[in-house]
Amino acid sequence: MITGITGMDGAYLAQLLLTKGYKVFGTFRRASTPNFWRIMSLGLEDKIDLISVDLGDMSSMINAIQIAQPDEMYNMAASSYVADSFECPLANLDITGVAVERLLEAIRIVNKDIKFYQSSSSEIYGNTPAPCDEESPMIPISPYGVAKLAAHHLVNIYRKAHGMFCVSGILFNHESSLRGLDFVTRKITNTVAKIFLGLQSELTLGNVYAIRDWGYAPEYVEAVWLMMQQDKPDDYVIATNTSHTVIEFARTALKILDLGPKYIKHDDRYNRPIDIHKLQGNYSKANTNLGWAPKMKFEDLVDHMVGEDLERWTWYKEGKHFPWDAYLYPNEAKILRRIAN
Ligand code: G4F
Repeated sequence: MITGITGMDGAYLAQLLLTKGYKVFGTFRRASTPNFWRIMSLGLEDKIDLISVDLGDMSSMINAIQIAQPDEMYNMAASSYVADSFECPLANLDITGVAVERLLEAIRIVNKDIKFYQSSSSEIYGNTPAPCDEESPMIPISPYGVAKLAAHHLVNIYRKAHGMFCVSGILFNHESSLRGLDFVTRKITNTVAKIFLGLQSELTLGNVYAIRDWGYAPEYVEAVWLMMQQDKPDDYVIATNTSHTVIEFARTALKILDLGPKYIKHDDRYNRPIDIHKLQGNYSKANTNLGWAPKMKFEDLVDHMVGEDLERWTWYKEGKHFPWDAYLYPNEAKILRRIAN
């Protein structure tokens, strides 16, 4: 069972589990506008069972657990946009943090043997000097980071107090063409593709000197699955051990399409009240215990994401619809009919 199956990690994890022969149940938040484009772009719509769950509502979680009767539960659901957590801190604390307590309690009450994975985040480190590993001080500087750290500690408590198999994957930034357009990498590659095709004139960014450790999302969900297959539950940092500035990402993306840096503009509106200056991880423990290591290099990641966005916008310019966009609502309705209840 995957909570947040409509998000980037949820969709990639579902794809991975299906290739391993799992039966996959995914929970999603019902909205007036369906959000199944990632599932559809991976061709998963007929292969998974969907259950409507509201992370604020513990009864809906218990209901989902009783329907799915999972052996493993992966919590990929959160309000994951850090900047938004400054605008709506209480909602973020509830959905990103307190909801994890609800999930853990729901498991404890229904079936303590269900293994639980929590998507922790490098945001929990705040401005602790890089590189960070599992033992580094965790001093978050955003409401989102505080919520993720609360969830991180709760997982530890349930492991120790109730003997449950719960793990936290401390994932550093991980990207792909399924990333939401609000996150900086996808915003950059999407805009650069549009600039190349004459559909947009500039790339407007906030703090371009922020440094992040960017990996490739499909590789990160493999690490997540490995954590759940160990004999003993434990927490793991998943990262690339390298880092780059936002402006480096933007310049690399522009250069791939032979465009210069003149298109990069600054807008204060994209600045955050406080921002982590540098995030870089150390994945040694995951490498030793799980045999995991990242494969995709920074330049290849940027190249891949630019290529995917360029392909989609080229189709659009040629008058073709995207294969998985809002024009496909009839298919999304088909998915909705498959929802378990
Ligand atoms: O892409 P971002 O929004 O990702 P951020 O804040 O690092 O968070 C992501 O990674 C976390 C793991 O560390 C996850 F837990 C979290 O859920 C999410 O997936 O911003 C990256 C950096 C920031 O420093 C931001 O200030 O890019 C800077 N930035 C500069 N201009 C911008 C922009 N960020 C966004 N989203 N949009 C801009 O225009």
